[in-house]
Amino acid sequence: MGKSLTHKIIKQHLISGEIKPGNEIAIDIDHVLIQDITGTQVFLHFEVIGLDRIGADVAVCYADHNVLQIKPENMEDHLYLQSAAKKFGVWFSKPANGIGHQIHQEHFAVPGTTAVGADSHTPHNGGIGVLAIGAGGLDVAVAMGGGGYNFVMPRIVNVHLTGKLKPWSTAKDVVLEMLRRVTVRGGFGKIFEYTGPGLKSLNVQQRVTITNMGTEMGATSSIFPSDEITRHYFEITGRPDDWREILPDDDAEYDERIELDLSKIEPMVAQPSLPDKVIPVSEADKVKIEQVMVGSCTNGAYADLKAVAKIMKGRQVHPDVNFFIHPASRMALEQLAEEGYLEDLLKAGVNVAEPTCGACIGSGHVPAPGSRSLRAVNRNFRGRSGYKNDLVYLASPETAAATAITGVLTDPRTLAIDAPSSELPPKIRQDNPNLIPPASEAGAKKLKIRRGDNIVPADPKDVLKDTVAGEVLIKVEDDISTDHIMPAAAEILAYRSNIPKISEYVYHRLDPEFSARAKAKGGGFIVGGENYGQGSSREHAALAPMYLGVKGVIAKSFARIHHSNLVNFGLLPLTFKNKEHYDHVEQGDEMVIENCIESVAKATFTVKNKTRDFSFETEARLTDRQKELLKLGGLLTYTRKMGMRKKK
Ligand code: MIC
Ligand code: SF4
Repeated sequence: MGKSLTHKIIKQHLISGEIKPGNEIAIDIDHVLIQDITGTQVFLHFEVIGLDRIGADVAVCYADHNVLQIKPENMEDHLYLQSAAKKFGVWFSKPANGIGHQIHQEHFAVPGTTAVGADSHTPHNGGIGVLAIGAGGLDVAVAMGGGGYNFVMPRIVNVHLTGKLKPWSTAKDVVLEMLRRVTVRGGFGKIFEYTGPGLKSLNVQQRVTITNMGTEMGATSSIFPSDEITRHYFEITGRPDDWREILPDDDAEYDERIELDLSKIEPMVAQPSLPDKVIPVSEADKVKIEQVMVGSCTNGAYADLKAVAKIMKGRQVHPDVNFFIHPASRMALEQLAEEGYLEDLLKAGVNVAEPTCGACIGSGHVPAPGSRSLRAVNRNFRGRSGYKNDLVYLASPETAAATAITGVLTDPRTLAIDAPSSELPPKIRQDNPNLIPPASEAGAKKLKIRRGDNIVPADPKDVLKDTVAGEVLIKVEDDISTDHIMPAAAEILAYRSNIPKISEYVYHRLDPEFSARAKAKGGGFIVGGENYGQGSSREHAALAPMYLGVKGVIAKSFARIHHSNLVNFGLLPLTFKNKEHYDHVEQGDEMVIENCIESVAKATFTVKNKTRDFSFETEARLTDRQKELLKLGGLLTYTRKMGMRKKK
């Protein structure tokens, strides 16, 4: 039987384990991506492990989230990152350059390699044939040191593409259709591998939009083959020698298959407040929209912005709409300026803001209460925009532009103009003044890291105790995202490197008293529903609760990255054996787990609810490695104790 593309890349990089769904495997990591709001912790972990130089082939730190430097702590973090990067052998992308996933695609990514990134949208580069996986900062620090990456081998789902997109239907609509079918939970434990005759009609930028948002399905990754279309992309980037062909075998075996006819895709919209609440735009109510945004790592590329510029040329943004753009890379902005498209946007009344994540995580452009915002981004979890009861819709840049013109949610097919097609830039300059190379190994020895007062790490957790007890500090529902647990937003993002300070904001929007209560009670438990911790990779959603004394989370199910983060910081990730028992636990209940050490080995834990005099069984989905590190209090202590394998 032939092999999938994913299987081939994993086999070439395999360190240990059998490539069988459900088994833990370890692979060598070629590229590591970090960014400014996860990167400070990555470097701090790297230092605590005792490392002083990267072991991966390439590592890049992207200052992309806190580009506006709204608070002094933001720039303080950037200075720490830039100095640490230089010393440890990591490239630094200055806070002017754009969003990491897109810049990596333009300057570094190589088909057939592996990449791990401290950001959940790392699979973006899967669109050019990289096996790219998002992870928590501690896992990334190990990978950056050359220790590889451990994960549970996913099932490989073949998404078989046929047909060709019709005018006004876009890659964003393809991935929204996938979300409609698969839902935000359906990609758990899976990698989506795209194949079929439909591939040839999708350029690289369309492909990365699709792989980028595989994350919203909870997938481990998504990948496209590297073919002639990819070769063309490497030619325009001026890196033709980095291209290599990497394809699945013709008779490749897959665990599941999805058929997707591109010609049947129509403009889609995800309604507030989950990325899978998707319906065709033509069926949605024509509600008034007062804010429109195009940007983010998903839709801020040259191809997206040029399509918007073509729609806006000679037209005006509706008087009641505030339309702004965050380009994904400075290169896109430069190119659009050279070609006159920037002028078209500005003349139409579009606010072209900085190349940054910005509003995608509530850093600026926070919608007003009662207003509706339509965004060509990837997530619309409630509150993520910076206002807790926000109403955010997700759609393509084309639907966004049409809506900005009319002021109501609009199917772009109703505009009396020709549909723009997705066009790549004619060239991508490699001489980028905002990409700073690391110092040589010899030169690095004399360099000092610039550490501001905002850099305040947390001590690792103690070894696991045999009896773990505490109150239920909060009980939450299904699909709680890490944005709910540890909100982003400008005022909180300033404290990503200051764990005592950021821990004051855990569950800040859902329950502003949470942190004070957790501290006063000396910690306790969190009870969650299905898909607990979906969304971002931010390990702060585990690290800050750990700092507050949280001992574990009991949920119906967990999202992949958050589950690893909980284990990595020594918190028990328990799932109800009988999901109905969720109804028998309330906030304030006193819980005790005895014989924890033995329970870790068996991966089943009996939890006693003392308040209701009722015991119930829970399980923990733990690999043998995770069992060991959980007992030691987490991955940091484990790595220091066991030492680290070095990449060959
Ligand atoms: C996001 O899109 O939520 C982020 C901000 O990029 C996060 C990273 C973080 O919170 O540090 C992600 O996706 O992992
Ligand atoms: Fe940045 Fe938004 Fe992409 Fe996250 S999803 S990396 S916040 S642009």
